Amino acid sequence: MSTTSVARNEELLARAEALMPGGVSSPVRAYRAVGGHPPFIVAGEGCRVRDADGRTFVDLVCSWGPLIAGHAHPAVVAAIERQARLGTSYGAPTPLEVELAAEVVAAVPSLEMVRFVSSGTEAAMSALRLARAATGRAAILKFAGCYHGHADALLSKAGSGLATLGLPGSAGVTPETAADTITVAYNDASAVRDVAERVPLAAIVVEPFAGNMGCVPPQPGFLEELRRIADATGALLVFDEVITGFRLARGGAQSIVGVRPDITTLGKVIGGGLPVGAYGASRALMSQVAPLGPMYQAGTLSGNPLAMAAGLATLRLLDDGAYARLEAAGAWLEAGLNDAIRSSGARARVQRAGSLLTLFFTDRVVRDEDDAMTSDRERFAAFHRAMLRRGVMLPPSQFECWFLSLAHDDPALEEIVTAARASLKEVTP
Ligand code: HOZ
Repeated sequence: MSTTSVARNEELLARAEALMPGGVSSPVRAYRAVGGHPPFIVAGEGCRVRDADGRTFVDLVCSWGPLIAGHAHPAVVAAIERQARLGTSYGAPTPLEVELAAEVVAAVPSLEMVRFVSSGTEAAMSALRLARAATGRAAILKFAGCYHGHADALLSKAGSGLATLGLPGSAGVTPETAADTITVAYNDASAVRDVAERVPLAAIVVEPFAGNMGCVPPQPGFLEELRRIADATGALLVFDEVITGFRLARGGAQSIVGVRPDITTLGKVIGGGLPVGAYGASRALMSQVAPLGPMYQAGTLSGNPLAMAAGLATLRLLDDGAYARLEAAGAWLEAGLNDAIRSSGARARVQRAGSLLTLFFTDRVVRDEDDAMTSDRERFAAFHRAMLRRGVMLPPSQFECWFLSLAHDDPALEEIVTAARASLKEVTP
């Protein structure tokens, strides 16, 4: 991890706060929910990051998901370097995006065509536009606690940073826009049926495994029921696989649960740590997208060659063995944390899907946002600070997942559990 550090955390924070809202480029990073100050990161290698004060941490943020191979994986760095020497952006088609599109379409069961964009937000916004273009309907249904980026139509009860900051939605979204978005509880298929039978829905948008109110897997039959409701009412089913795509399995959550959405959004892992997003569907649906059809969507940096190169290099690391290692690491960590919870007497529980995991400070099974909200957030904040002091960097919110990577080796996992054992004891009265 070599770097030149220009300033220490405190000085950086003062400058950052004067220059950027909250001193950050994305709100949760400001540590408002956990107290203390965010470390300014100057380098990452494998599963560790180093801050401007020279402290190192085992990293469970992993850039909020893209870094499934860990920080600065040599194959990913080499791919980026190779491409950077050939140019960073052309605003023209490249062979790399054809290759990445082929990999994505081959892996994700419901996809026949894909369009690359630059973020998950852009992917979700475009997926909605496509659903509306294809159905001629305006209303959409989403689930409380599911986050699909910050497009106006998707900011109601959106989990993630909004839940972290206690915001029900965002100022600046017009009532007309908000009126087209209907929100029901996650895992509540009968509420979806009630709405879909009354309101002509363009789309039912869902995180197939929710990852933005902490890790909340779907209840058995929930996604299958959404498929049936969509088919019966003419709505399109949209799976937001920005977090789960290429993380839970190569084919994403849809390949695990065996439910085919009409439209899928992707991001994070497919860009290997560079800004990327994608949306895709059947050939017939994607034929609505310009220049084939009337739904317009475009982007200067869409299909950016650096992001395509990093994504391809990352996907090439993700064979069956890689997913087996991620699952084993997740299971080991879950068991270790459960043991630490038991021995500390903490009122807490772990929920996990593969390499995604959340330690909730509640004893209630978390099936939806209301359950997640029963978590003791002050206790989480104290736990977060205690873990940071012990060299483990968790996402600074109760409502985010911990992300494991292929670089989280046995010593790192043991460090996490040792730190959790001591931290849980410390924060449990
Ligand atoms: N709330 C975002 C993840 N669910 C945070 C992203 C970021 O700060 O980078």
